[in-house]
Amino acid sequence: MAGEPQADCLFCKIVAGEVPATVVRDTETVLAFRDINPQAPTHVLVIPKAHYRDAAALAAGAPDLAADVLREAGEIAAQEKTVERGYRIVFNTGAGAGQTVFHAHAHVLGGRGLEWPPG
Ligand code: DGP
Repeated sequence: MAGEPQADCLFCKIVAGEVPATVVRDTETVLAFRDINPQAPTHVLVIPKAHYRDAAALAAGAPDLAADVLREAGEIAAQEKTVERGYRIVFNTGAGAGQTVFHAHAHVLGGRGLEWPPG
């Protein structure tokens, strides 16, 4: 059921403390931790603690929680001092767009020049 922890979900296991992660922010509703395979000097994943499979499901099922994720993404960019040069918030949505972990997450990328269009 949407919002409930999923036994086979890697990010639910990180929320539960069953898989270690380098946590950079931890609020009542949101957890942020460094990506294991960073694509930029700042590469942080921001996730709702509740399980939603992707950004669309999160926004439809829990819009306030989606707002929490976006707010924390901005806080991380400020904390990592990527704001002045700019940063990118990415929600890969669906396998065809590169989503590999089906627990909604925002990638916060910064600290280097970011090209457009993305690959
Ligand atoms: P996506 O491809 O958009 O679903 O992003 C999933 C990201 O999760 C990917 O950039 C790599 C990251 N990732 C996968 N496994 C782990 C892990 O065990 N720990 C951490 N910190 N990140 C992980």
